Amino acid sequence: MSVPDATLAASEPPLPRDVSRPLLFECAWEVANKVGGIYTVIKTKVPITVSEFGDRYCLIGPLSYKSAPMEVEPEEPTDVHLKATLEAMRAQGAKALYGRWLIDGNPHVLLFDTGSQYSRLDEWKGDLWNLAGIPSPPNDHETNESIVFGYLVAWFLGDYVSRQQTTAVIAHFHEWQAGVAIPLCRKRHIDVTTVFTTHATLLGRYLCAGSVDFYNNLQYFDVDHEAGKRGIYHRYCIERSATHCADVFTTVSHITAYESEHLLKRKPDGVLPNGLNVVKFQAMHEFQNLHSKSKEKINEFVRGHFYGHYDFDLDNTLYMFTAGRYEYRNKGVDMFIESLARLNHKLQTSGSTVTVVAFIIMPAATHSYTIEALKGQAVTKQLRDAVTEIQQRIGERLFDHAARAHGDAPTTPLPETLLSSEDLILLKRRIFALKRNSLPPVTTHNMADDATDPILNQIRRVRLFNDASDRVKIVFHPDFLNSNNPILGLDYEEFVRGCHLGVFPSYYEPWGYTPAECTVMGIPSITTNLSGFGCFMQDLIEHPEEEGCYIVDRRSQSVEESVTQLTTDMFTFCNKTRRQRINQRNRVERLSPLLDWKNLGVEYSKARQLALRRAYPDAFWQGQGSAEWDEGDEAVGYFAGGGVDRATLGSMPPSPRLRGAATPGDLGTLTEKMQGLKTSDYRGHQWPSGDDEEDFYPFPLV
Ligand code: G6P
Ligand code: 1S3
Repeated sequence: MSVPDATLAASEPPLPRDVSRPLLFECAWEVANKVGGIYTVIKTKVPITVSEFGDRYCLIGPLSYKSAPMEVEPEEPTDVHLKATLEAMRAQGAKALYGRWLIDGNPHVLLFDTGSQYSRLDEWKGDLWNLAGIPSPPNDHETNESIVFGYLVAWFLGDYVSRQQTTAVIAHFHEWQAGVAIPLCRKRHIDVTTVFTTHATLLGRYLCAGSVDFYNNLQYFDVDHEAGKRGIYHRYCIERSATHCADVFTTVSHITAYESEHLLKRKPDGVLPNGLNVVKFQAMHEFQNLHSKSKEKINEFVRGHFYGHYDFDLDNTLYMFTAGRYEYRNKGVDMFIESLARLNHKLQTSGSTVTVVAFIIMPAATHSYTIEALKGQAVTKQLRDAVTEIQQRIGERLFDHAARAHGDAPTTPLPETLLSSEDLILLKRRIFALKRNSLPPVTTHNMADDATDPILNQIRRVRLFNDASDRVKIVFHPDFLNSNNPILGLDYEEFVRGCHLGVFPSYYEPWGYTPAECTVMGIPSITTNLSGFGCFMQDLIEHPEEEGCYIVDRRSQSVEESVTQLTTDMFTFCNKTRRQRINQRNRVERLSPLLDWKNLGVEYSKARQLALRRAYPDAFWQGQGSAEWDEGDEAVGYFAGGGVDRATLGSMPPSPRLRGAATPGDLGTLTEKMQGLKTSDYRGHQWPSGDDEEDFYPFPLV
C-alpha cells in the first residue's frame, strides 16, 4: 500500500499559515498510558499547556483498550478538519479514540490503535528503511509498536494539514518511542513544525548500567558499535533520526544535553526542566500534619513487620527510602545499601539510640507476599483487636464500678476487678503469637529470582539482616505502593509524606522526579550531581544542603568518597532533633515554586516559539506571531524570562539564598545561547570537552 497521505502532504499551502495562534499536538507513548516518568511530565504539564492553548491543544498516544475507559471520555471532534481526517483514516481501517483525557485540565486526546494497522507493519518497515535507512529486526515488539504508531501519527498529521491550511501546527514528540513520525514528517514535507524532547538516551541508559566510566569518556564512544553490541542499533537509529530531523531538539537537563551531544550527535537547542503541579495548602503547617498522619500509617506497618523484634522506639525512628524504576546501578541502589551498612556501623559505634528503617520501593518480578510478611501484619492486627476488646470490657467494668459507688464503698477499683483472668489469658495468647525464631525479613515478597537479585545480594553482602543490634533495618518492597495493598497499604504520595528522608544516589538520572516530588511535599532528600534535578538545584540555590536538598558529588570524586559523603549526610540527618527536622521540612517546602510548572512551563513555550520561527521565518519577518518577538532578536519576549516569584519563597523560615540570576529564562538555557556554548560550559559542571579528545578508547569494553 502506498502511504495514504503522501501526495496530499506534499502539496504547498496556498497562503502562509498563521503563527500567532498555532495548534499544538503533543505526542508520547505515555499519553493516557502510565509506564514511567514521562507520564508524570505530560500529565502534570497539561494544566499549564491548556491555559496557553485551550482547545488548540491535543495529545496523541497509543490506544490501550484496558486503560482507555478509565482515562478518556469519548467525544466527537468539533474541528471539522480533524473529524474529516479521522473519518478518512477509519475508512482505511485505522482505529482511533478521540475525547477528553480525564485529568486536571481536561485536554483533547487522540489515541491510535496500533493493532488495527499491524497488517501494514512489513510495508512500513520497508518504507522506513528506504526513506530513512532505519533497519528493524522482526521480533522487537516495542520497536514494531513504535513504527506502527509513528506511521499512524504521520498519516494523521499529513492528512490533517492538507485539509487545515490556515493555521500553523506544532507537533511536539517525546522520547524515541514517539520519534518515528519525525523523520516521516521531514521526508514527506508535511507542513508542521516539530519539536523532539528526549528524557534520556538509549545508549546512555545501557552504558551506565554496565561497568563503564561513562561521564569521563562520553566523547570517545563509538556509538554505532556500542548500540550494535547491545542489540539496540535499530532503536538508536530511530532516536538519532528523530533528534536530527526535528526542527527543535530539547532535553530535560544539562547533563543529558551533554550526553545527547555526544551520543546523539546534536547539541540540544534548549533544556526543558520537568515541573510539577505544586499544591499550596491554605494553612502553612498542613503538610506537617500530613507528615504526622502518614508516618503513623508507616508506624503501623513497622510494628507488624518487626513483630517479635520490635524492641526500638518508634518515636526515635527515622524512615528513609529510595524508589523508582528497578535499575540497580543507574538509580544508585548499590551505593545506598553500602552507605546504609556504614551508617549502621556509625550509629552503633557512636552509641546512638536512633533507629533507621530504610525502604527500597522498586518493582521487580515477584510471586507473592512472603508468609512471614503477611503473618506479621496479621498477628499485630489480632493483638490490636484483642486489646481493643479488653479495653472495651475494662471500660464497662469501670463504669459499672463507678455507677455503683455509694456510702463507704471504695471509689477506686482494684486492678484485678478490671482485668479479668480471661482477659489476661487472651492477652498472653496474643503475645505468645508474636514470638518468632527468625529475623524480620528484608523483603516483603517472594522474589522470582531471589538468588541472583542484585538488591538482595547487596543486602546479603553487607549483612544488613534486621538483627536486634542493627540500628539500620531494611525493608525491600519490590512492587508499586497502593493503599489497597495488605502490606504497607499506602499510596506513594502518602508514603513519601510519612518518611523523613528520600535518598536517590543515582549514577544515571536525566532528571529525577523522586527527589523533586519529595521537595514539593516538604520532605528532605539526597540526590547527586549526576542527576538533572541535583544539578538544577545546585545551579539555583547557594547552599542546597542547608535547605534540605543534599547533593552527593558523584562526578569529581571516587566511588569511595561518594559513599563516605552519602553516609555522612545520612548520619548528620540522624543527629538532628525533631525541632530541626520540622524546620528543615519547612525550608524544603519553600523551594517548591522552583519546581512549579507555573514557572517552568515557559521553557516549553520558548521551544515551541523557536520551532515556529525555524519553520516559518517569513511569518516573523512580516510582523506576524507573538508581539514579543522582535525581528531577529530571539532574546526578547519569552527569552527574557519572567522571574520566579521570590515573594512566594517567603520570609519565614529564612528564604533559601538563590543564586543571582534565577529566572525561568535562566533555568532552562536556550536555543541560540545554547548553540554558542562550548561543551565544557554546560551548567552544573566542568565536563571534558572534545578539545582534549584523545585518539584511543580508554576503558574496558563491556
Ligand atoms: C509534624 C507535626 C508535629 C510532629 C512532627 C514529627 O511537624 O506537625 O506535630 O511532632 O511532625 O516530626 P518527625 O520528624 O519526628 O516525624
Ligand atoms: C526518565 O525516566 P527514567 O526514570 O527512566 O524520564 C523522566 C522524566 O523526564 C526523568 O525524570 C528520569 O530521570 C528519566 O529516567
